[in-house]
Amino acid sequence: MTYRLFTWELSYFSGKVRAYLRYKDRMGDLSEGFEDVLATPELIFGLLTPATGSGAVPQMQTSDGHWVQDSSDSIDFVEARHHKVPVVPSATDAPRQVLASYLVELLADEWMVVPGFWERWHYSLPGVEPNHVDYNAMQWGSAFAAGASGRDRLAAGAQMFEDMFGLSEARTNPRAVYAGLIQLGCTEATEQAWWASMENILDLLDAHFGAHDFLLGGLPSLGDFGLFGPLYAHVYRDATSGFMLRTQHPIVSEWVERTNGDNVSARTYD
Ligand SMILES: N[C@@H](CCC(=O)N[C@@H](CS)C(=O)NCC(=O)O)C(=O)O
Repeated sequence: MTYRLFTWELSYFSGKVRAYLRYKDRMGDLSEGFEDVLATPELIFGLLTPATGSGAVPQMQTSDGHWVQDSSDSIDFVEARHHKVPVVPSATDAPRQVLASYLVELLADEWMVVPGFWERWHYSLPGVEPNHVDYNAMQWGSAFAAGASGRDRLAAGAQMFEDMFGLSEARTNPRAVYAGLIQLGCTEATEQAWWASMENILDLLDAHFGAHDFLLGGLPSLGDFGLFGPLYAHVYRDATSGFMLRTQHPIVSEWVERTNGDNVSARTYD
């Protein structure tokens, strides 16, 4: 069975499933590998939405024509078929590790999403310093105007921010992502408390990953891939928070690269 994963590099939940599939593949658990495909607008509207009724990413297509949308369901689907390196420990042998792994995934999926989204969009607002709006526009343009020149991808991202998210009037008339943050309880009154919660989690992870390669020891588990959602595309890759993560939390930053399997010196040493 082969898998095709439709993703954006900028996407929270894409990073979670991509890092998981890369790990399973690296460990020889996917007999025929997987293909990571940029979900361009043409693919979203021409293939994904007709197939599943959803334009959200990530979406996974199997070689026998099955589709899965939702990062947790995608991991469950692959875990049920590939058993060499399970990422959820055995419930009979290690029930507390199973619970810990699911709880950390829940924390990452449902709580850290708020400060994760806040840093991306706050540091894109006009007048906020430091500011990564051009970096952010580039990453969006690279997904939504893929194939255009660099300047045109950047311009396309900036245009999307204005047309879809109303960036220039986000403080007075919040729309789209800015309205979403308020609906999630992240306002000018609470945003620092949300970020303090993220910092608290990063401090705890610094202490933990200072002594262990992954959450449960020497091998990654579901909780690691859950945490990869907020900590890769948002906190590690976004320019403002990425500088903070690398300079203030280098141990967590190294875990990001270890979990992504793309840094030879951040590898696992048992
Ligand atoms: N519960 C879903 C959430 C997926 C999700 O929110 N994806 C975002 C990108 S990270 C997205 O596609 N947003 C655009 C949309 O929903 O159309 C999962 O775990 O896969």
